[in-house]
Amino acid sequence: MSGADQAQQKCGVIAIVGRPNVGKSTLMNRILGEKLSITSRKPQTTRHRLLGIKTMGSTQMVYVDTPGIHSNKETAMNRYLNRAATGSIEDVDMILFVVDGEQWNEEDSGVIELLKRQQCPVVAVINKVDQIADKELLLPILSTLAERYPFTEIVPLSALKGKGVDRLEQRLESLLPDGPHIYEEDQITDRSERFLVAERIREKLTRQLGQELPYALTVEIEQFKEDGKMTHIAAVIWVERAGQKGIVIGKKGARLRSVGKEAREELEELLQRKIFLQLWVKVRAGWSDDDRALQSLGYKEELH
Ligand SMILES: Nc1nc2c(ncn2[C@@H]2O[C@H](COP(=O)(O)OP(=O)(O)O)[C@@H](O)[C@H]2O)c(=O)[nH]1
Ligand SMILES: [Mg+2]
Repeated sequence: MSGADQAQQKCGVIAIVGRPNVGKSTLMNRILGEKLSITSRKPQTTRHRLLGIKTMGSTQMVYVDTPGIHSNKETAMNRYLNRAATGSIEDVDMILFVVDGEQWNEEDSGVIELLKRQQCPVVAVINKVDQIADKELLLPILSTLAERYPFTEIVPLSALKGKGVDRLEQRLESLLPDGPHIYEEDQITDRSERFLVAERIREKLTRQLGQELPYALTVEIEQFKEDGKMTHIAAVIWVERAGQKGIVIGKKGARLRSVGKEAREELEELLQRKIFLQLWVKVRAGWSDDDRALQSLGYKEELH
Protein backbone atom coordinates (compact mmCIF):
# COMPACT_ATOMS: atom_id res chain seq x y z
CA MET A 1 0.00 0.00 0.00
CA SER A 2 1.33 3.45 -0.83
CA GLY A 3 2.10 6.04 1.81
CA ALA A 4 -0.64 8.29 0.49
CA ASP A 5 -3.28 5.59 0.97
CA GLN A 6 -2.09 4.90 4.47
CA ALA A 7 -2.27 8.55 5.41
CA GLN A 8 -5.99 8.53 4.69
CA GLN A 9 -6.72 5.51 6.82
CA LYS A 10 -8.51 5.65 10.14
CA CYS A 11 -8.06 3.03 12.79
CA GLY A 12 -8.89 2.72 16.45
CA VAL A 13 -9.08 0.25 19.29
CA ILE A 14 -12.34 0.47 21.22
CA ALA A 15 -12.68 -1.36 24.53
CA ILE A 16 -16.19 -2.45 25.53
CA VAL A 17 -16.43 -2.38 29.31
CA GLY A 18 -19.06 -2.57 32.01
CA ARG A 19 -20.26 -4.83 34.77
CA PRO A 20 -21.31 -8.40 33.94
CA ASN A 21 -24.50 -9.04 31.99
CA VAL A 22 -25.21 -5.58 30.60
CA GLY A 23 -24.89 -6.84 27.00
CA LYS A 24 -21.29 -6.10 26.01
CA SER A 25 -20.81 -9.29 24.00
CA THR A 26 -24.25 -9.02 22.40
CA LEU A 27 -23.32 -5.49 21.32
CA MET A 28 -20.00 -6.54 19.81
CA ASN A 29 -21.65 -9.41 17.90
CA ARG A 30 -24.33 -7.04 16.65
CA ILE A 31 -21.80 -4.49 15.42
CA LEU A 32 -19.80 -7.18 13.64
CA GLY A 33 -22.88 -8.91 12.26
CA GLU A 34 -21.22 -12.13 13.35
CA LYS A 35 -21.41 -14.24 16.48
CA LEU A 36 -17.88 -14.18 17.83
CA SER A 37 -18.45 -13.68 21.51
CA ILE A 38 -20.59 -16.06 23.49
CA THR A 39 -23.50 -14.65 25.49
CA SER A 40 -25.97 -15.83 28.08
CA ARG A 41 -28.30 -14.65 30.79
CA LYS A 42 -25.75 -15.67 33.39
CA PRO A 43 -23.15 -13.13 34.53
CA GLN A 44 -19.49 -13.76 33.74
CA THR A 45 -20.11 -15.72 30.57
CA THR A 46 -17.23 -13.89 28.89
CA ARG A 47 -13.93 -14.97 30.38
CA HIS A 48 -11.40 -13.80 27.82
CA ARG A 49 -10.52 -10.66 26.01
CA LEU A 50 -11.63 -11.06 22.43
CA LEU A 51 -11.08 -8.79 19.46
CA GLY A 52 -13.78 -8.12 16.90
CA ILE A 53 -12.38 -6.35 13.86
CA LYS A 54 -14.56 -4.42 11.45
CA THR A 55 -12.97 -2.92 8.36
CA MET A 56 -14.96 -0.83 5.94
CA GLY A 57 -12.96 0.89 3.22
CA SER A 58 -10.47 3.22 4.85
CA THR A 59 -11.90 2.69 8.34
CA GLN A 60 -10.90 -0.05 10.75
CA MET A 61 -12.56 -0.42 14.15
CA VAL A 62 -10.96 -2.91 16.51
CA TYR A 63 -13.43 -3.73 19.28
CA VAL A 64 -12.26 -5.44 22.46
CA ASP A 65 -14.91 -7.47 24.25
CA THR A 66 -14.01 -7.94 27.91
CA PRO A 67 -15.19 -9.93 30.92
CA GLY A 68 -17.46 -7.87 33.16
CA ILE A 69 -15.76 -5.88 35.89
CA HIS A 70 -17.26 -7.10 39.14
CA SER A 71 -16.77 -7.17 42.87
CA ASN A 72 -17.47 -10.82 43.67
CA LYS A 73 -15.60 -12.97 46.10
CA GLU A 74 -11.90 -13.26 45.53
CA THR A 75 -11.00 -16.44 43.70
CA ALA A 76 -8.21 -16.93 41.19
CA MET A 77 -10.80 -16.93 38.39
CA ASN A 78 -12.40 -13.69 39.60
CA ARG A 79 -9.02 -12.01 39.88
CA TYR A 80 -8.19 -13.22 36.39
CA LEU A 81 -11.46 -11.85 34.98
CA ASN A 82 -11.01 -8.45 36.56
CA ARG A 83 -7.40 -8.21 35.40
CA ALA A 84 -8.38 -9.14 31.85
CA ALA A 85 -11.13 -6.52 31.88
CA THR A 86 -9.31 -3.65 33.55
CA GLY A 87 -6.13 -4.33 31.57
CA SER A 88 -8.00 -3.85 28.32
CA ILE A 89 -8.90 -0.24 29.01
CA GLU A 90 -5.27 0.83 29.07
CA ASP A 91 -3.84 2.05 25.78
CA VAL A 92 -7.03 2.09 23.76
CA ASP A 93 -8.32 4.92 21.58
CA MET A 94 -11.85 4.87 22.92
CA ILE A 95 -13.92 3.20 25.58
CA LEU A 96 -17.51 2.08 25.29
CA PHE A 97 -19.03 1.96 28.75
CA VAL A 98 -22.15 -0.20 28.62
CA VAL A 99 -24.91 0.01 31.21
CA ASP A 100 -28.27 -1.69 31.52
CA GLY A 101 -30.95 0.97 31.09
CA GLU A 102 -33.07 -0.62 33.77
CA GLN A 103 -30.59 -1.21 36.53
CA TRP A 104 -27.71 0.72 38.00
CA ASN A 105 -25.72 -0.76 40.86
CA GLU A 106 -22.49 -0.25 42.72
CA GLU A 107 -20.60 -2.41 40.25
CA ASP A 108 -21.41 0.19 37.58
CA SER A 109 -20.10 2.86 39.95
CA GLY A 110 -16.93 0.81 40.38
CA VAL A 111 -16.36 0.83 36.63
CA ILE A 112 -16.84 4.63 36.56
CA GLU A 113 -14.04 4.93 39.10
CA LEU A 114 -11.72 3.07 36.68
CA LEU A 115 -12.80 5.33 33.82
CA LYS A 116 -11.72 8.38 35.78
CA ARG A 117 -8.10 7.35 35.28
CA GLN A 118 -8.42 7.25 31.49
CA GLN A 119 -7.63 10.04 29.06
CA CYS A 120 -9.37 8.76 25.92
CA PRO A 121 -12.95 9.55 24.86
CA VAL A 122 -15.55 7.46 26.69
CA VAL A 123 -18.92 6.85 25.06
CA ALA A 124 -21.71 5.58 27.31
CA VAL A 125 -24.19 3.07 25.91
CA ILE A 126 -27.54 2.67 27.61
CA ASN A 127 -28.44 -0.84 26.49
CA LYS A 128 -31.65 -2.87 26.62
CA VAL A 129 -33.89 0.11 25.86
CA ASP A 130 -36.30 -2.40 24.27
CA GLN A 131 -37.24 -3.24 27.86
CA ILE A 132 -38.10 0.34 28.70
CA ALA A 133 -41.68 0.65 27.54
CA ASP A 134 -42.10 4.30 28.46
CA LYS A 135 -39.38 6.12 26.54
CA GLU A 136 -39.82 9.20 28.73
CA LEU A 137 -38.07 7.24 31.44
CA LEU A 138 -34.91 7.48 29.35
CA LEU A 139 -34.47 11.18 30.01
CA PRO A 140 -33.75 10.89 33.73
CA ILE A 141 -31.42 7.95 33.02
CA LEU A 142 -29.52 10.06 30.49
CA SER A 143 -29.17 13.00 32.82
CA THR A 144 -28.09 10.91 35.83
CA LEU A 145 -25.48 9.22 33.69
CA ALA A 146 -24.18 12.56 32.42
CA GLU A 147 -23.72 13.67 36.04
CA ARG A 148 -21.57 10.69 36.88
CA TYR A 149 -18.89 11.19 34.24
CA PRO A 150 -18.13 13.63 31.40
CA PHE A 151 -18.98 11.17 28.61
CA THR A 152 -18.16 12.26 25.08
CA GLU A 153 -21.53 10.91 24.05
CA ILE A 154 -24.42 8.93 25.52
CA VAL A 155 -26.21 6.57 23.15
CA PRO A 156 -29.34 4.61 24.08
CA LEU A 157 -29.79 1.42 22.07
CA SER A 158 -30.86 -2.20 22.01
CA ALA A 159 -28.00 -4.54 21.15
CA LEU A 160 -30.38 -7.48 21.04
CA LYS A 161 -32.85 -5.90 18.63
CA GLY A 162 -30.22 -3.90 16.77
CA LYS A 163 -31.96 -0.58 17.40
CA GLY A 164 -29.70 2.48 17.60
CA VAL A 165 -26.54 0.50 16.84
CA ASP A 166 -25.95 2.21 13.48
CA ARG A 167 -26.06 5.59 15.18
CA LEU A 168 -23.50 4.42 17.72
CA GLU A 169 -21.19 3.22 14.96
CA GLN A 170 -21.48 6.55 13.16
CA ARG A 171 -20.55 8.41 16.32
CA LEU A 172 -17.59 6.11 16.97
CA GLU A 173 -16.40 6.52 13.43
CA SER A 174 -16.40 10.27 13.77
CA LEU A 175 -14.20 9.95 16.87
CA LEU A 176 -11.77 7.50 15.26
CA PRO A 177 -8.18 8.73 15.00
CA ASP A 178 -6.20 8.78 11.75
CA GLY A 179 -3.77 5.92 11.45
CA PRO A 180 -2.84 2.87 9.42
CA HIS A 181 -4.90 -0.29 9.80
CA ILE A 182 -3.55 -2.83 12.28
CA TYR A 183 -5.16 -5.93 10.76
CA GLU A 184 -5.81 -7.30 7.29
CA GLU A 185 -9.08 -6.27 5.73
CA ASP A 186 -10.65 -9.74 5.99
CA GLN A 187 -9.57 -10.56 9.53
CA ILE A 188 -12.43 -10.46 12.03
CA THR A 189 -10.78 -11.63 15.23
CA ASP A 190 -7.42 -12.33 16.84
CA ARG A 191 -8.54 -15.73 18.10
CA SER A 192 -8.05 -19.17 16.58
CA GLU A 193 -10.84 -21.46 15.39
CA ARG A 194 -9.88 -23.74 18.25
CA PHE A 195 -10.60 -21.01 20.75
CA LEU A 196 -13.93 -20.08 19.13
CA VAL A 197 -14.95 -23.75 19.14
CA ALA A 198 -14.18 -24.22 22.86
CA GLU A 199 -16.11 -21.08 23.64
CA ARG A 200 -19.14 -22.15 21.64
CA ILE A 201 -19.28 -25.45 23.52
CA ARG A 202 -18.99 -23.54 26.79
CA GLU A 203 -21.87 -21.31 25.72
CA LYS A 204 -24.16 -24.29 25.23
CA LEU A 205 -23.20 -25.64 28.64
CA THR A 206 -23.68 -22.23 30.26
CA ARG A 207 -27.12 -21.88 28.76
CA GLN A 208 -28.32 -25.41 29.43
CA LEU A 209 -27.05 -25.89 32.96
CA GLY A 210 -28.40 -24.36 36.18
CA GLN A 211 -27.17 -21.27 37.96
CA GLU A 212 -23.95 -22.35 39.65
CA LEU A 213 -22.46 -25.00 37.42
CA PRO A 214 -21.26 -22.79 34.53
CA TYR A 215 -18.69 -21.21 36.85
CA ALA A 216 -17.30 -24.60 37.79
CA LEU A 217 -16.52 -25.68 34.27
CA THR A 218 -14.20 -24.92 31.40
CA VAL A 219 -13.68 -26.49 27.99
CA GLU A 220 -10.39 -27.67 26.56
CA ILE A 221 -9.96 -28.79 22.95
CA GLU A 222 -7.87 -31.95 22.79
CA GLN A 223 -8.13 -32.71 19.10
CA PHE A 224 -8.89 -30.57 16.08
CA LYS A 225 -8.18 -32.51 12.93
CA GLU A 226 -9.26 -32.45 9.29
CA ASP A 227 -9.58 -35.66 7.34
CA GLY A 228 -10.72 -34.28 4.01
CA LYS A 229 -14.37 -35.17 4.66
CA MET A 230 -14.90 -33.50 8.02
CA THR A 231 -13.29 -31.90 11.05
CA HIS A 232 -12.86 -34.15 14.08
CA ILE A 233 -13.09 -32.23 17.31
CA ALA A 234 -12.60 -33.77 20.73
CA ALA A 235 -13.16 -31.59 23.78
CA VAL A 236 -12.87 -32.12 27.51
CA ILE A 237 -15.32 -30.40 29.82
CA TRP A 238 -13.46 -29.89 33.09
CA VAL A 239 -15.54 -29.69 36.27
CA GLU A 240 -14.47 -29.34 39.88
CA ARG A 241 -16.28 -32.24 41.58
CA ALA A 242 -17.58 -35.70 40.73
CA GLY A 243 -21.18 -34.62 41.46
CA GLN A 244 -20.90 -31.91 38.83
CA LYS A 245 -19.72 -34.45 36.30
CA GLY A 246 -22.95 -36.39 36.79
CA ILE A 247 -25.05 -33.28 36.25
CA VAL A 248 -23.24 -32.31 33.05
CA ILE A 249 -23.65 -35.82 31.68
CA GLY A 250 -27.31 -35.99 32.74
CA LYS A 251 -29.67 -38.96 32.91
CA LYS A 252 -28.35 -41.64 30.60
CA GLY A 253 -26.14 -39.03 28.98
CA ALA A 254 -29.08 -36.89 27.86
CA ARG A 255 -27.66 -33.50 28.88
CA LEU A 256 -24.29 -34.07 27.27
CA ARG A 257 -25.94 -35.31 24.08
CA SER A 258 -28.12 -32.25 23.90
CA VAL A 259 -25.16 -29.91 24.48
CA GLY A 260 -23.16 -31.80 21.85
CA LYS A 261 -25.93 -31.62 19.28
CA GLU A 262 -26.51 -27.88 19.72
CA ALA A 263 -22.80 -27.15 19.69
CA ARG A 264 -22.15 -29.28 16.61
CA GLU A 265 -24.92 -27.64 14.63
CA GLU A 266 -23.61 -24.16 15.41
CA LEU A 267 -20.01 -25.15 14.80
CA GLU A 268 -20.87 -26.50 11.37
CA GLU A 269 -22.31 -23.11 10.58
CA LEU A 270 -19.38 -21.24 12.10
CA LEU A 271 -16.69 -23.27 10.34
CA GLN A 272 -18.73 -24.03 7.22
CA ARG A 273 -17.90 -27.72 7.22
CA LYS A 274 -19.05 -31.03 8.61
CA ILE A 275 -18.00 -31.75 12.14
CA PHE A 276 -17.63 -34.86 14.23
CA LEU A 277 -17.75 -33.69 17.85
CA GLN A 278 -16.81 -35.78 20.86
CA LEU A 279 -17.23 -34.49 24.40
CA TRP A 280 -15.78 -35.90 27.61
CA VAL A 281 -16.38 -34.74 31.15
CA LYS A 282 -13.47 -34.91 33.58
CA VAL A 283 -12.88 -33.77 37.14
CA ARG A 284 -10.03 -31.51 38.15
CA ALA A 285 -10.59 -30.45 41.75
CA GLY A 286 -10.50 -26.72 42.38
CA TRP A 287 -9.22 -25.74 38.93
CA SER A 288 -10.97 -22.36 39.01
CA ASP A 289 -9.21 -21.25 42.19
CA ASP A 290 -5.78 -22.47 41.25
CA ASP A 291 -3.52 -20.11 39.31
CA ARG A 292 -1.48 -22.91 37.79
CA ALA A 293 -4.50 -24.92 36.68
CA LEU A 294 -5.98 -21.76 35.18
CA GLN A 295 -2.82 -21.15 33.18
CA SER A 296 -2.70 -24.66 31.82
CA LEU A 297 -6.37 -24.44 30.82
CA GLY A 298 -5.75 -21.35 28.73
CA TYR A 299 -6.43 -18.57 31.22
CA LYS A 300 -3.13 -16.84 30.61
CA GLU A 301 -2.33 -13.21 31.19
CA GLU A 302 -3.35 -11.53 27.99
CA LEU A 303 -1.03 -8.72 27.11
CA HIS A 304 -1.54 -6.63 24.04
N1 LIG B 1 -33.78 -7.26 26.27
C1 LIG B 1 -32.49 -7.16 25.94
N2 LIG B 1 -31.61 -8.09 26.36
C2 LIG B 1 -30.32 -7.95 25.99
C3 LIG B 1 -29.86 -6.87 25.19
N3 LIG B 1 -28.53 -7.01 25.01
C4 LIG B 1 -28.18 -8.13 25.66
N4 LIG B 1 -29.24 -8.70 26.26
C5 LIG B 1 -29.28 -9.96 27.04
O1 LIG B 1 -28.55 -9.76 28.25
C6 LIG B 1 -27.89 -10.98 28.61
C7 LIG B 1 -26.40 -10.72 28.80
O2 LIG B 1 -25.82 -10.40 27.55
P1 LIG B 1 -24.27 -10.54 27.30
O3 LIG B 1 -23.99 -9.94 25.96
O4 LIG B 1 -23.80 -11.94 27.54
O5 LIG B 1 -23.71 -9.57 28.46
P2 LIG B 1 -22.20 -9.26 28.90
O6 LIG B 1 -21.96 -10.07 30.12
O7 LIG B 1 -22.18 -7.80 29.22
O8 LIG B 1 -21.31 -9.62 27.76
C8 LIG B 1 -28.18 -11.99 27.51
O9 LIG B 1 -29.25 -12.81 27.92
C9 LIG B 1 -28.58 -11.10 26.34
O10 LIG B 1 -29.45 -11.73 25.41
C10 LIG B 1 -30.84 -5.90 24.74
O11 LIG B 1 -30.56 -4.94 24.03
N5 LIG B 1 -32.13 -6.11 25.15
MG1 LIG C 1 -19.79 -10.91 27.66
